[in-house]
Amino acid sequence: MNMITNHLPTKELQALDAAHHMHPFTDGAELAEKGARIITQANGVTLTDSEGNEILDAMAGLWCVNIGYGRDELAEVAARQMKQLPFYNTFFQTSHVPAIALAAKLAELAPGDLNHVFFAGSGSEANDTNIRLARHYWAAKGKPDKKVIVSRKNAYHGSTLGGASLGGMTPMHAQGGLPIPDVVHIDQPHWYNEGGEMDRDAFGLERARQLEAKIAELGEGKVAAFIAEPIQGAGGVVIPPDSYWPEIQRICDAHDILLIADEVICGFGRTGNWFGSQTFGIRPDIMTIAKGLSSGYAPIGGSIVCDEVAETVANAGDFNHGYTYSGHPVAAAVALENLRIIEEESLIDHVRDVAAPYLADRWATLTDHPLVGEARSLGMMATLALTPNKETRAKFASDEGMIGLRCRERCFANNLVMRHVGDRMIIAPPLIFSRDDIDTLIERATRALDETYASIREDGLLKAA
Ligand code: PXG
Repeated sequence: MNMITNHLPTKELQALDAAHHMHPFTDGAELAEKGARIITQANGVTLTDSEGNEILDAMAGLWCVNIGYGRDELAEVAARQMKQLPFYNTFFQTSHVPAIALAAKLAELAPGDLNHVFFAGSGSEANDTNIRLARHYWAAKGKPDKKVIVSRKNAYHGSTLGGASLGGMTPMHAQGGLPIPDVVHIDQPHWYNEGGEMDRDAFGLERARQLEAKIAELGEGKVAAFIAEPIQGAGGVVIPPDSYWPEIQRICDAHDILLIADEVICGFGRTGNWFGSQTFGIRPDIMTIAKGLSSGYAPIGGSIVCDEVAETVANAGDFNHGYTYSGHPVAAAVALENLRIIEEESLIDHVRDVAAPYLADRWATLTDHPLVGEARSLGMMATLALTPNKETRAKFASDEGMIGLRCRERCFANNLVMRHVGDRMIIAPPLIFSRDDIDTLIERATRALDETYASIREDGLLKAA
């Protein structure tokens, strides 16, 4: 590999980073003490850090580098577009070729009559758009009171005021006075943590029917939309029971509320179809997209909108909303090239027919490990519940997340990026993962689990709450 090593020593970089760079979702004092890990380059599915370690990236960056790192085609398209037209806006009746081509391509790929795209710079921005779009749509239909968006606890929909309000993360709500008005949350379909003695499907139905109860409580005339991720990602890769989504779809249809599928993680092949909605038989009115849309090579997101909503909004005067970078030409050109590669290399077939079935087989073997209470995967997303007691699905007596964090540190020491959410380990590798990569993943994950197990036994932490 062509290593670029003309950077400052790691310690100096870490000191500058701690002194001047405020990080997302990071304890600043802890960062200053330990120093950030600094990634200097990447190729395929492998990251290189400033110390020259080669690390298997089982998180695809942050759930986004679907086609893997080091694709020259994307760099070349970006350079070409920057030379031809680095920026122009899409406001006030102007447009440009990359945004037009990308919108048309997304309309072709998206299911049903999802034929219209509103571009944003990220998933968070796109979800802010969705709040305004849903409310504006109902107002244009003469129903201005239909304003409430129902979401779910432990959902993640972004970090802007709107996105974080839609999300159901209480630590996020606690900072900055969220949620904004007219956003409410129902329980998540998280059987392992919350299902108790219930059968998985009975539990899925019960959780879906909370939506119907919430609509009844608020009144159908007050509810604009329901938003959810097909599979909750940041919440811990929560794969819902099979009964859940059909019931949600029935309820949205029966009560005339918009269904917004947040496909930021599930979109662009991760579940073995273009969109998670197709995997679960969901017929959304709006889909949120970002991440895998450009494989993270350029910041871009958007909302794919159905005919009825788009046409109603189009005929209701100006939609007073937009971002300078809506449909940014370089990001749009990069996204188009990324979609071309996904198609040309049949990456979704690779996920469905090769990588996901092999991952599912190998991942399931981790349930044999004494620390693992559940090993579940769907497509190229997988989750492990760590537990001190497999039979009872018990939580640890220690603070939630402490054992997960230890395991993450053991993963990193074994040159593997696997994330922890509480005491749950999760992965979402690049879609190009081969069988060999999956073997390497399982080998390193097993070593990390063994080391975690040994260390918590030694420290007397193998105790149930
Ligand atoms: N929706 C979903 C479902 C997401 O996962 C967003 C919206 C927001 O997208 P932007 O592009 O604004 O970040 C996301 C982002 C994590 C983690 O810790 C997950 C995300 C972002 C950062 C961290 O797993 N997802």
